[in-house]
Amino acid sequence: MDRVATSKFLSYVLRHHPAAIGITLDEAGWVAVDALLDALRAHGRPLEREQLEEIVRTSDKQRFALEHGRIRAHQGHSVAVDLALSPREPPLTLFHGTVARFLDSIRREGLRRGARTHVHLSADFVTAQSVGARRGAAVVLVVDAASMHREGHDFSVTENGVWLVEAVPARFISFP
Ligand code: HQG
Repeated sequence: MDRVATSKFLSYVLRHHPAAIGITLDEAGWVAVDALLDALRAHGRPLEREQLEEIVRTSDKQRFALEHGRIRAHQGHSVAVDLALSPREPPLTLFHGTVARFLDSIRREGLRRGARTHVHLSADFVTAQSVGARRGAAVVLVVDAASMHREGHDFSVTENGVWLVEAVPARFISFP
């Protein structure tokens, strides 16, 4: 498996389906690197420790944290984890990249977390554009994070710079 495919598989296991290789994550999403490497080997996907470290180091979005012999995904989980991030005051505006076919629904319901634990927002337009472009021609929505925060919505930011919030009601969204 090449590095990107391995990284995707690690994202899958550490965010969505640890049971796929028979591991469990602790409440904050961590698993011991030794346990992960053993489980990968036992499931026919052997990975050397150095390869794992290289994937973590070179991940374009810095998707993983590796410390004290443990690893976790920084964000993107659908399994229930408490990342234990502190609430933070967001920038005045945040951005969300999506595609045109979702807009009617987003106008009605706002942004929903769907399968994940949070809605993901970007601090800059260009990052949001690339998130949207995973699904087609990107449409970037502008979120009035300052007003949301003033009205009591909790924001947090992952170590790799992704802003998380439980939901974004439609009234805080500017549509292009
Ligand atoms: C859309 C990647 C209809 C939402 C990225 C998105 C990110 C709605 C899709 C991370 C909706 C969910 C997450 C509503 C939201 N009606 N559609 N009410 N509310 N949507 O993948 O933000 O490469 O769960 O616009 O960089 O696209 O994996 O979320 O299109 O940080 O590390 O429903 O994944 O990171 O899709 O992406 P996702 P996302 P990685």
